[in-house]
Formats: sequence, structure tokens, C-alpha cells
Amino acid sequence: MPQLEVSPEIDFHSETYRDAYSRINAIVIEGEQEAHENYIQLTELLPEHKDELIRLSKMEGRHKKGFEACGRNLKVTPDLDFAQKFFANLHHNFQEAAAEDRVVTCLLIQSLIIECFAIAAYNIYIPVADDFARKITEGVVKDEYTHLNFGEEWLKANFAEVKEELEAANRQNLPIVWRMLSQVEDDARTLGMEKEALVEDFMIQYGEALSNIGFTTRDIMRMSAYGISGS
Ligand code: PL3
Ligand code: FE2
Ligand code: FE2
Repeated sequence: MPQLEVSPEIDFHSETYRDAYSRINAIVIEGEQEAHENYIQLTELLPEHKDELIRLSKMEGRHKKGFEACGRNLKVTPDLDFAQKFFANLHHNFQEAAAEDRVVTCLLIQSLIIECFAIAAYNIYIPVADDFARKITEGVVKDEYTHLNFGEEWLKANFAEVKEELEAANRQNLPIVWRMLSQVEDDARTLGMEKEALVEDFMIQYGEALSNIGFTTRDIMRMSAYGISGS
């Protein structure tokens, strides 16, 4: 029988794999924790969506628990200090926007950028994950599409009023994403994930989101590659 392309066996228990996993696993745990907090904070800016946002924040709490179990399963201690620094820029920008009631910027950071980043990363991770982590991640990624959808729907409903702030928030935050991807590039490759695949998947998710919200193809081309060469 002809063989399908088979990726080289990954040794999930090697020192090299577990060392890289201690950072990637921490990033995902911290990302889910911050997402949990961000959706709670969004209830203050969007009180009419309070119940829905609380529901999303609870899902993020469950995602965090799932990924903590993935680390324990491989006997890896997540490097949470590293992960906090990894998210510091986006975290700062979200906090600053929340303090100034700039809900559009908050939604762009959490529901578009972070959720698209997560969807891309989880989709690329699933085929190269260990069996335990694959099952967890498959469940999580389904939820992330609903979080992305929440942001899309709200921004779409208010497109004319939010367009300008979205463009500014995109210019402020997208270059940070490219830098974050460069920072995890080596560790991600150790886990069997290529940076090019992550960038491509992110661009597809993010471009689709911008299109659903109401941007033209021309806008999307300009916005979704903003700052990529500076990475
Ligand atoms: C919000 O629901 C989730 C926020 C998590 C963001 C994760 C970004 C991950 C980038 C690191 C790439 C490797 C992913 C490996 C997956 C276990
Ligand atoms: Fe999540
Ligand atoms: Fe999410």
C-alpha cells in the first residue's frame, strides 16, 4: 500500500521535548488564564452581554485546567514567569484600553487576535500532539471558534462606528503578534510545529474574521500583514 506522508516519530519524553514543552505549555496556560480574566473584565464594558461573557470566561477556566493536565501528563513544570513576560505587551494594551473604555480595542485584542492565535496554534498542534493532549486540544479549539464569533458579531453589528478604532488597534497590536511568534519559533519547532504554518493559519483565521466583520479584501490585505516584516 502506498504510504501517506509520515512525520518522524516525536519522543514526547525526551529532555529536549519536555524543556520546550515547559514554555509552550506555560504560554497556553497563561493565555487561557488571561482570556478568563479578560472576558470577566469585558462584562463591565458590555453589561448587556454579561451572561454570555461569563459563560465564555468559564470556558477559558476549563481550557486552562485541561492544559495544566497536559503538562502534568508529561511530567513538565510550566515556566509561568516566561509566559507572563510573553503576554506582557498584549496584556498591557488590553488593560490600558479597558481603563479608557475602548471596548473595540479590547475585543480586537482578546476575541480576534488572541483567539485567532490560539486557533492557529491548536490546529497546528493537534496532529503532532501526544494522545492525551490531542483529545484535550480538540475539545478546546471548538470552543475558541465560538469566542472568535462573539467578537466578530459585536464588531460587525457596529461596523461603521468601530472601523477606525479597529484599524488603529490592529496597527498597535498585530506587530506584537509577529514578535511573539518569533519568540516561540524554536520551541514550537521542537514540538513539530513550523512557524510558517502558524503564520499561514493565523492569517487565514484573522483575514476571515475581518471579512465577516465587514472589511474589504483590500483592507484585509493591508491590515493582516501589518508589521510582519519587522519581526
Ligand atoms: C484563548 O482562548 C486562548 C489563549 C491562548 C493563546 C495561545 C497562543 C499559543 C502560541 C504558542 C504556539 C504553540 C501552541 C501549542 C499548543 C499546545
Ligand atoms: Fe481558551
Ligand atoms: Fe478563547
